[in-house]
Amino acid sequence: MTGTAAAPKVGVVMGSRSDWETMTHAVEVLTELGVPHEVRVVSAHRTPDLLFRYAEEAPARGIEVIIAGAGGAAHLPGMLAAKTRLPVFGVPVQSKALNGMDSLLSIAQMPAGIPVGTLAIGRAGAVNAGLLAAAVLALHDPQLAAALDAFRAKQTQAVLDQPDPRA
Ligand code: RP5
Repeated sequence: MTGTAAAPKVGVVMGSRSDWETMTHAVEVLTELGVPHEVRVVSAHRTPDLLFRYAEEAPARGIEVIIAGAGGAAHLPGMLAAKTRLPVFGVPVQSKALNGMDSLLSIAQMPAGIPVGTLAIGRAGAVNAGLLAAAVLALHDPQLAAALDAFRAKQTQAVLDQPDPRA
């Protein structure tokens, strides 16, 4: 599934369809900011060959940033990062057994040499992964930089407009 008609610049991948409930929040942000993206299920454990192929082929297809969400023994972001020099942002999905602490530690505790930018567990991490991917692309895209500035201004104004939490 391609997010927009333009060639995707961000690859949003997840270990299972069950991760979509979380990862949809990254895709919502990318869509709102007009960032061309694609969405794929790629499992480190169930489809390891696909994982390698995805990581190896992504740069030639124009992907500039990968967002990878996974839960439990969450190897997907680290393995993708091991197979490509593209920046990889990892989103720890909130697992049922350990509430996402397993996902968080699996993604954050990369040994030195292969970085994964690790976000917060769950929805906040997915939203921020979308924003971070957009920020990277905005370094050489003034239109996207303006869209990001507008996003921030809007959220600032929303707080200022409702100072009373009971309202
Ligand atoms: C991980 O295992 C996935 O990222 C998912 O969060 C978790 C559970 O997967 P399912 O059993 O729901 O497919 O690989």
